[in-house]
Amino acid sequence: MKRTTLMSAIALASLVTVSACGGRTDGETAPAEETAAAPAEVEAAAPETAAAPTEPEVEANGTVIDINMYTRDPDDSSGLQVFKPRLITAQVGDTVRFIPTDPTHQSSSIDGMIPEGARGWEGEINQEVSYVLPMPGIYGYQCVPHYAAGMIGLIIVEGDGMTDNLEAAKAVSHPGLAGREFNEVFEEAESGGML
Ligand SMILES: [Cu+2]
Repeated sequence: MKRTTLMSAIALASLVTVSACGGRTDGETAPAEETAAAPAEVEAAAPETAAAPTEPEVEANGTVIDINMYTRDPDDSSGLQVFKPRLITAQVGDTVRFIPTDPTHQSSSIDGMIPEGARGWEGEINQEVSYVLPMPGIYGYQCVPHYAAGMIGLIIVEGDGMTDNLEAAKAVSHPGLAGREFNEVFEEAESGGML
């Protein structure tokens, strides 16, 4: 009995040592250092790491369109909290990449302003976020902290059915200055022949 317990303790101790060393070699930080965690928790942490990059809905075609996030518009000192360019046309498979040029911004698609069946995106503040555009249509997006301040943008993905969600997207109501900004962007798209 005693012997078995001792053996188990030794076995456990070596397991713990192995996982701690393994963790350091992998460059993993906090979870691996918690040696008391035992193998079960180490295993549990693994799928989380593997699942991090989300699979795109369609294969990226290699074209990347950068959209910068600014606190002050570099081309117009009266413009605050802006995406640039805030209105673009794109093709299915293009990647839009939101760049945290200035701090405190992020980009998220707006519910009701993306084509039905598209997953949309949600970026972290101060971090770059990319989205592979999966189908033709209208994609409205915001910076969550500055939505009411009018920090919004629009992507028009060309192709069959590109205007299928246009009316629905236009009908979405917005807080603060965002409604006026979206009206301007839709007008710009129409007068510019994008829609
Ligand atoms: Cu912002």
